[in-house]
Amino acid sequence: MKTIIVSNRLPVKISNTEDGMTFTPSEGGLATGLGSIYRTGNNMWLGWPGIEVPDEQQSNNITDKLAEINLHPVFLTQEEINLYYEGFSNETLWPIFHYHPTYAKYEQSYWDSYVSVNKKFRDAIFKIAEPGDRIWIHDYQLLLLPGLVRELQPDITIGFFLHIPFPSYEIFRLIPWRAEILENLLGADLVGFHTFDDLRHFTSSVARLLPAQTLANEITYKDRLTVAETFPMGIDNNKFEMLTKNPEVAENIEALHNIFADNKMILSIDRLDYSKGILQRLQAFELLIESHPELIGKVVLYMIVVPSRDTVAQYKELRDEIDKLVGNINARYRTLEWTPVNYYYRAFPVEMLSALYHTADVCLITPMRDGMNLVSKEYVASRTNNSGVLILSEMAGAAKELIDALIVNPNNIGEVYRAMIDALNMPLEEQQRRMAAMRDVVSKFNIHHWVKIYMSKLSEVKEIQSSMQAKHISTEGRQFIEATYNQASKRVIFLDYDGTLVGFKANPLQAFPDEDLMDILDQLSSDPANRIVIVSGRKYETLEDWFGGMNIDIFAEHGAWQKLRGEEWQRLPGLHNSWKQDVEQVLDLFVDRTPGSFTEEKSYSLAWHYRKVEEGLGELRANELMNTLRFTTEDKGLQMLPGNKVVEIKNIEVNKGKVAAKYLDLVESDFVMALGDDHTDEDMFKAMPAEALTIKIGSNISAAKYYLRDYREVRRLLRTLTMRGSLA
Ligand code: GDG
Repeated sequence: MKTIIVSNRLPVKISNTEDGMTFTPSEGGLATGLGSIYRTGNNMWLGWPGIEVPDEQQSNNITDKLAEINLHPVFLTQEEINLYYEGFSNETLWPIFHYHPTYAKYEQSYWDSYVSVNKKFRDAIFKIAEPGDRIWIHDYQLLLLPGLVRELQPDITIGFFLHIPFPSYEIFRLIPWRAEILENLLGADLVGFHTFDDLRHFTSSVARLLPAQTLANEITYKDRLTVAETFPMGIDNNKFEMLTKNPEVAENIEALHNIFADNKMILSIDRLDYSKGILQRLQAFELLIESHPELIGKVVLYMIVVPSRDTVAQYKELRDEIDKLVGNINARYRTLEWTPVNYYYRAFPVEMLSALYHTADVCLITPMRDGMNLVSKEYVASRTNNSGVLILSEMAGAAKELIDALIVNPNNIGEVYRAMIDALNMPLEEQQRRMAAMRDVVSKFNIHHWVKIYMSKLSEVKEIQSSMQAKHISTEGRQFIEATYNQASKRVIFLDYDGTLVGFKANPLQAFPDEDLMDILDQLSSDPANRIVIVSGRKYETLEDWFGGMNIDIFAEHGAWQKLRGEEWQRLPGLHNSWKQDVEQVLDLFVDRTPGSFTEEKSYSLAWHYRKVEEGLGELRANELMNTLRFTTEDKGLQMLPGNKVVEIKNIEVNKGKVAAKYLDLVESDFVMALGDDHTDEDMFKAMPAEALTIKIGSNISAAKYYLRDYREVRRLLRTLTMRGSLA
């Protein structure tokens, strides 16, 4: 078994030198963290090496050389780089995921290329993957890859991690290919995000755009479970701590101290991007000098912008605007010996970066939106004497962990300016208290920890999936049920109605039994060895209309009413109704406030239905309703039952479990089977004797022994039993 890491770019730089091509491993955070994986055994990292498709000989040469360091190239043509990478990845997904929808382009040619390059990655995976391998896919350029791989290898283990933020449903839905994207992402077993906000945006988009079942962070789609989870990415903190002791870094530190001896340094480092808030940061710095002229000659902004995507129009414009603003500030305030903004549009070696982290009194990081932001963590890790102040945007994922930073809203120029004042004036003791707390976080949740917990969760998800699979009624399970059924002569079959025998309808009255169902029930109940018992939450009048003429037992309203075969309807003794008026008033209030919801009155219960209410709002109101009624129900001896798009309030004595158990005391049986889909059926499963066959419909999380996917599978099973039963 091996692990294959897949990302758009390989962690390597290939450059042409006089001696031919040279390969420099690029030790970014991800490469360091995953180093422990891809460099061991026959594990691999697969991705684009960053150059256009070379000729065959060159490509073989590159492939061989990369193989020596466990890397495996996927070559891209110039057209693919334009359409898949610069196009769909950076001009569609990037702006949408970073809340700049006006920058997004929805070009069919971009999408087509995105699909075909994702397929190219899939083909590359299958050239090296074997059954039992684990694939870990990274980031927004490869959102379709989990689904494409799953299609060809249904059992393979696939992890996915998104490094950028996931947008809210309102923004995500703008993408014309939104459903295809989610559907393919759900090919993964585990989808990881940096923050809980990303996770909840993702699950809410899935719930709204796909016919998937979501239960907290567990998503079931097309009978497969995908778990979504947060794993805030860390850095190699030891590396940054050690770097401060490196002689080259020490030289740089000394040089910086000499140059900026009389100044406090505010440091800013980003890649050129409109999501980074660079212009707003400059405005805040300008405001600082404008309103505090005494700081002239005393404070500098050291600003590194690393070149990126500057062939794209918006990036070129942004660069021009930064040039202009920096030029203006410097032109207005510079003196003979002092320049307020020390601006560099280029990358620096990590030894210089480390020296800057070590020297800067303040690190100013104010992105408009950022998945995590590793620079903030690198600054913290480099502050080995615990001094220094981090100003951090609340929009960066890192703000969720680095809560001892000065947290700001990057759009609020005044707030950023005030944070700079606070940072420059912060007493050393407070700096040290805050920095020490942040260093603890950065050191505990480092990159190795991140890889470890991700991988262990991935294995855990695989285990959960396989334990669930055991529960689905396979061919073998079906044969076992049939055999037990055939051997028995006193059979009891408890059947819930909605969601078990018929599908779910927006209007409950439309869910009446069709001919096929009536025929199945008729055949089952005509076998003298059988007692068929319908146990439903529905009103007895409705069940009487539908099944009154059949040779079956019926429990209505969860058992408040019962009709045994050949007898009349009877109500459960001792029930009272005096509570209804008070509760009804509350329910009416919720109906008035929630379009699409309605109240149903039964003899001994009241139900508030929200199956036609906007997704999400119904669940919110249901929680609110239960909180509102909590004390009333406790006082009056009532029970609140949250069901499938319904909250039911009823007498505590009424319970499917109690009635089923009582029934079994009265009726002799050598075969008991119970089927149900709802919360209320769980009571019934729990009340069954140990040897009973309990079957949950539509979900595998249940006290039942088995599950079936939907009412169609239920009917198929019952139909088979009618045939076997009559043969026996
Ligand atoms: C994605 C997400 C998320 C920067 N300038 C220089 C330089 N850097 C290094 C830093 C840091 C990295 O680049 C940038 O960190 P980011 O966190 O911004 O990461 P990205 O890869 O751009 O972005 C982001 C991240 O993925 C991880 O999941 O945090 O939100 O957008 O390590 O040190 N390195 C060198 N010279 C420079 O001038 N050598």
